[in-house]
Amino acid sequence: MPDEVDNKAKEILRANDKGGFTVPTGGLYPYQWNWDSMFVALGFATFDRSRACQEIETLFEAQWSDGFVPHIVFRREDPDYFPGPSVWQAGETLKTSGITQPPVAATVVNKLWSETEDESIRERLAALFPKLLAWHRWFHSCRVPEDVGAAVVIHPWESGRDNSPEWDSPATAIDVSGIEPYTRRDLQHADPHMRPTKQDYDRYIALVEYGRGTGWDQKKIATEGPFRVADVGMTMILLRATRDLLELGRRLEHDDVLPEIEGYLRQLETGVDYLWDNDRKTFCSRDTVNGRHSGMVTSASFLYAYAGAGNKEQREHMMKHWERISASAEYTVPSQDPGDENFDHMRYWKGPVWIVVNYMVSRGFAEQGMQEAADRIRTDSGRLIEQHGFNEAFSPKTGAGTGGSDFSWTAAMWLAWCGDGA
Ligand code: 9WN
Repeated sequence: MPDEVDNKAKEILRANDKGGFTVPTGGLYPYQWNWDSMFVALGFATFDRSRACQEIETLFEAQWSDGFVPHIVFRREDPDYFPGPSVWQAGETLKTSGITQPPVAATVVNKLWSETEDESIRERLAALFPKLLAWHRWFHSCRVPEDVGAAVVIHPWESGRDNSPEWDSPATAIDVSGIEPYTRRDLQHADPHMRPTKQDYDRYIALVEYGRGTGWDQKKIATEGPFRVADVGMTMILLRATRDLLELGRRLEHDDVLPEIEGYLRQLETGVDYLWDNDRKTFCSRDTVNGRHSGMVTSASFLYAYAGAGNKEQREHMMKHWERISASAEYTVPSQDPGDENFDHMRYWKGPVWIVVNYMVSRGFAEQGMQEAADRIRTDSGRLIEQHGFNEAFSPKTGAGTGGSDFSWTAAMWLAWCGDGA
């Protein structure tokens, strides 16, 4: 059985490999996505390190000259996905979207570098260092306001947690009255009950049209745009990636830039406090326009451990949330607290379990000595895949798959983390 599942996982990665880059799944997502590719690289690395490097290299081929790395790279027009390149109208060397996604790249590159002694692979990974640094610099000039210290997302898609209830209140400020008529393509591939609503999509498109209207002036969008939310997931992932970038910089003896990276680290560490909601006693996202916390405990809240963030008291409060949520879910980690009124076990980021988030939360818990919690997440993830297949996400109540199937990052996580052979 395990061999069979391993083989199926490899088969999915190979089938979704479109020649040096991997699509998240056929049909629903026919392009290269930023953070998907980084998790996919971890999967490829279990049987083909060179192909793992290539996945990262192809993403960075789309990097803009200011360091920005887009959330989607469009190498061709595909009628299966909306909005495509003609709607975004962004990119330099390649056509891209105009927003970014959580920067797991430095963490992945550092991990792959430390796990191999193969000089040719190490050289390729080392060549990525200046590109990673440029991306982190871009974050600090365009997404981490000095008085906030946390990473702001200017579009729900940027967070990678598209329809999280955390965005519902800040998104009411988005004016959708002037948007151009459009046809959704995602509903041809996935059940509407599992996808964001029309209201969500109208807002997504309004924000794309707004960004396009500025000529993708990232500073302007981040200081004047209608949606500017300090995102707990983005911040914790960026903080963790900054630690890994620093470690990689030391390993590669880039001594000249280490103080700069240390400065980024300090800034993000203060940003973590900006995200602490002292009423709800949780880390959560916070609207920078009106200063309001979402007050919600999402799976991204638990990334504090992965980021190495939080003081003793904050961590104790987070463990209480963990005990409550893990006791109420058949499968951890639900993307939304099952006790929250917005919880919906089948709808995308309003409840379902996402294996890549599980990987990061579990890794963080293990690193902080919470082995039992880490093991529970890993076991649940393996069970979900073995019993229900390589889905995009899963119900935390029944384990049923939601969204697309034969999903690349789920296959990659089986191989690299929660499968029997991992
Ligand atoms: C928009 C590809 C991506 C993931 C995101 C996930 C979903 C896209 C969409 O799919 O978002 O970027 O169209 O729904 O939310 O995390 O990277 O798998």
